[in-house]
Amino acid sequence: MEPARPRVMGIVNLTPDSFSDGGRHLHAAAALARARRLLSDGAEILDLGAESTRPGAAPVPAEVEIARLLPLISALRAETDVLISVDTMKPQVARAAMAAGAGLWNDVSALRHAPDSLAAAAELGCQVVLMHMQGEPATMQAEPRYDDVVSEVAEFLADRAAAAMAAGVAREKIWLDPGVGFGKHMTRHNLPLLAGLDRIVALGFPVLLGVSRKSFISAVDGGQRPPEARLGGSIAAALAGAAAGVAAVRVHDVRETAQALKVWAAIAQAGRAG
Ligand code: HH2
Repeated sequence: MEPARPRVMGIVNLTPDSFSDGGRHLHAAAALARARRLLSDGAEILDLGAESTRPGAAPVPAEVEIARLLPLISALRAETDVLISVDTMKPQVARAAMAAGAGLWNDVSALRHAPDSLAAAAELGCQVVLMHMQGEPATMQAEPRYDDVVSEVAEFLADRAAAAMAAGVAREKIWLDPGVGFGKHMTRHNLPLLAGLDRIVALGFPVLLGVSRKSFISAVDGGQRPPEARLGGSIAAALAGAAAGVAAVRVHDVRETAQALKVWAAIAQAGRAG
């Protein structure tokens, strides 16, 4: 039997200011072409985001997020049954996206952003990603502090899962995400968190890992690498996630990551067979 290989979630940014492929996918036709390309490259989930979480990024009103997302969701739904994830903190946006055919609410605020987030997730009955973040997107990198980053992230995620279930979200709909880069020191927090991922996996929910092109890769590699020059580090971190048993990795470079994961799984399988 093939070892459990994480699923590949391909990122489609519909934001004009996203750090790694800013502005290039703003227009619906370009976004659809990008999504199709990710699917043919091997993406098993698509994550659509219309508001950047980058520190300093301009807030986007719900109507603008919806106007950016809906044409793409509808177009994709007409041609594929791939799982569509929507990266938003706003319940109104999640409602509109699920009505148009999305199936996963990826909420970097872990359903804390709006007072009705928990109730909306329960009512929608969709899958939901609960991500750890210390602070708010605008200021989270100012001075993040932890005594024990792995324990604190695990405790937060267990609490949010409990809150979601208490609000009526079914256990089997819940994913957890350690939130690499969200209120974490570049190396002092992100690296121990990645080293301790097995403890997040041990909470018993599928884990989503987002490491693709993130700044800690540049910090480890000398400090001057722009996002598109972080592929090697992105793959290394995705493989660390695979070894820890994560269920999915959120990536920009789908083809290369899918290949790395296939080779990783094939080697693991050969080791077991031999
Ligand atoms: N990272 C980013 C955005 N959304 N969602 C989850 N669940 N996990 C993550 O690690 C995560 C996320 C940031 O990456 P990106 O989308 O490339 O940038 P931007 O936020 O500027 O769109």
